[in-house]
Amino acid sequence: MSLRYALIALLTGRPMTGYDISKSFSRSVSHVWHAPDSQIYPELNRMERDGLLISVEVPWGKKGTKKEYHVTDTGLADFRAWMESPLVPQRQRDPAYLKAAYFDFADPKAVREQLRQQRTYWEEQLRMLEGTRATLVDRSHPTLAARLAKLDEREAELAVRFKVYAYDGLIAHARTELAWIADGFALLDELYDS
Ligand code: VNL
Repeated sequence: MSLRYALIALLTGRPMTGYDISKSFSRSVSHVWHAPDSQIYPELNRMERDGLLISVEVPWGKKGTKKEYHVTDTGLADFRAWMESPLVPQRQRDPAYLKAAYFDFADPKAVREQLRQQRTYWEEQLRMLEGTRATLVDRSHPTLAARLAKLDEREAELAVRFKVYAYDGLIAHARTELAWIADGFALLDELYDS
């Protein structure tokens, strides 16, 4: 359900074709709401059917056309209503924590290997999030820059500051995961010899 709000959020920046949506989404909104292309394309069709988006045929290449998606007034009103509705807390559902609670069922070698993979993943995430945050602060992120072009300075300030706030939370989370993984290695060292 939130995917449609993630897509409206992106398209409030500027109208985009399906291809641009997929590319831009993966470098921006996907950091706060991950979704694969296989979910995005069918959702765009449903959103158009439901009147949240309209598509306009725009010229493409020599003779062709492509669909450009625009948020409708209904889509924007829906998005605002959702933004103001109570946030439903998401209960814990991460296999890393499920597994951690039962590491005694696994060979410590296999556990170490998984911790190494987790560490690599979170190190990459942290680098990517810090890099993206920097492009928000200096306003060079292309998706953000296009959004800001339509805004006055006060509106631009709000758009940037709230995005940076979200990334600060993501960055703090990545650091916490890395510290927890380091604790996992230390615990294995303590509990098993070699
Ligand atoms: C936007 C641009 C959003 C860059 C982002 O993450 C981002 C946007 C939520 O303008 O919607 O990294």
